[in-house]
Amino acid sequence: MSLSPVLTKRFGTQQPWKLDNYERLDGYAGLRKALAMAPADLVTLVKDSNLRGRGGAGFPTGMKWSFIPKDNPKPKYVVVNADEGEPGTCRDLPLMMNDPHSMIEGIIIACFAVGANRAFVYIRGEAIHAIRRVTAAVNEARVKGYLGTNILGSGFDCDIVVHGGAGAYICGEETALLDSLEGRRGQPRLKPPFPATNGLYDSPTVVNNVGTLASVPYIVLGGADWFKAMGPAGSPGPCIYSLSGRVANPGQYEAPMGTTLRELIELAGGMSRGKDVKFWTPGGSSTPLFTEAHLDTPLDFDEAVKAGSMNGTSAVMIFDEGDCVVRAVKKWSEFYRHESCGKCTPCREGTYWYVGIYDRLEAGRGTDEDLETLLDLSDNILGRSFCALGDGATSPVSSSIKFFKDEYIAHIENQGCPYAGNRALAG
Ligand code: L3W
Ligand code: SF4
Repeated sequence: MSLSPVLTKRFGTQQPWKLDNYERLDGYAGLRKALAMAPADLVTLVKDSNLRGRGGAGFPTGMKWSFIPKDNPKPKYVVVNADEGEPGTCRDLPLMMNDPHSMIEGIIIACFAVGANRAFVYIRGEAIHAIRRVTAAVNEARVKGYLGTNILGSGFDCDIVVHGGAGAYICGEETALLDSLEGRRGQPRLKPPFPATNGLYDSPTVVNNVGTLASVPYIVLGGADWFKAMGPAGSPGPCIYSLSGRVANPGQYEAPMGTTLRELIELAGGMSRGKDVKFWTPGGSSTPLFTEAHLDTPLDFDEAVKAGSMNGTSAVMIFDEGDCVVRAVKKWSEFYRHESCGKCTPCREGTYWYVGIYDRLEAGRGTDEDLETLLDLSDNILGRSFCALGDGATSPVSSSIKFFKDEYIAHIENQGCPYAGNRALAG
């Protein structure tokens, strides 16, 4: 589990977001090295490193870059998904606030590797502080010649546009994000075609998460083998886990991929109330819940799936024996109902029905049928929704019924929440 910090190594140092301070700690050394390489070799290097996208799906980054067609005469783009909105996820914002230049350096390297001359950073609209911080960092980089024309005398031109979203969770879905960036209402597009061939303005586009791109300069400097030595070979590298809930010190913890919850709780100073873990999300509310039985499951893109969930955004929300799972899932369902874009019926109607049933269960008006209806709804949303939001909404519902059916029954039989007076932390 031990790791000298990589992604967070500048956190807590003197104004790490300033270009001068970034440069003092190897800043832009990766870019200098990358500009002396052939773009195809950079793609191969990232492929060899086994870096996988930190946005939730864990798609291999080098492979995604290699999908950008070379013979397409249209301009190519790199788009950064900084629309961090998954419940529990707080990783990209701290990274952009503390160390915006690591992401910017990664963007320029990615642009060079795939032949793009323009990148867009799409930042969640509410995060005005991050929009300001990244805009200031981009301006600093431009003044110093890391952006603009003929970067560092290489002949390569590249610039970055920082764009604030309008606070819709669906715009974290990559194609809805592209629609929003083009000035339309953010709603998912049909895939395929994928953005790699038909993305922004119907041009070849790489869409990567903040943490993915921030990892790139370190891979260029340290090499693929160095990167692969951290964590499991198939899903390696440093990861920022966001810990929230019943731990003594919630916050961001950097550790190698494959770290377990038991180890993360130790890093966070133990459980806050001295009670045992009851349920937790390994990667945000869209990932099926884990329980105390999964304390030693390695949190990476392969092992978490084998154990029945997903690493997702590494947003670990931890609940203890004093927390009501029905209440927590009710709150998440309210989130999905509110954020559903309404394009497809299973998600739009299903999340609405979910909330109605959870309201009844909590108010003590639940019936035996409600449990069956929840499962039936989940069957009709999962795999039948247009995008991952609908599927994600079913994860906490189905997994909580799987592990805590008795607690649902207690809500029905007791005509209300057995934990009433002790509101779950999601409330
Ligand atoms: C070209 C192919 N490209 C796949 C690309 C695709 C995308 C990436 C992954 O959802 C998940 C979701 C959330 N040719 C390709 C190809 N690609 N096949 O690879 O694709 P996909 O569809 O598996 O994932 P996605 O749509 O990016 C992400 C889950 O993460 N999640 C978190 C979401 C929230 C945030 C946030 O708030 N920032 O990320 C948590 O679990 O449910 O399953 O780029 O184009 N043949
Ligand atoms: Fe919109 Fe939900 Fe359908 Fe996705 S699954 S397209 S968010 S209605």
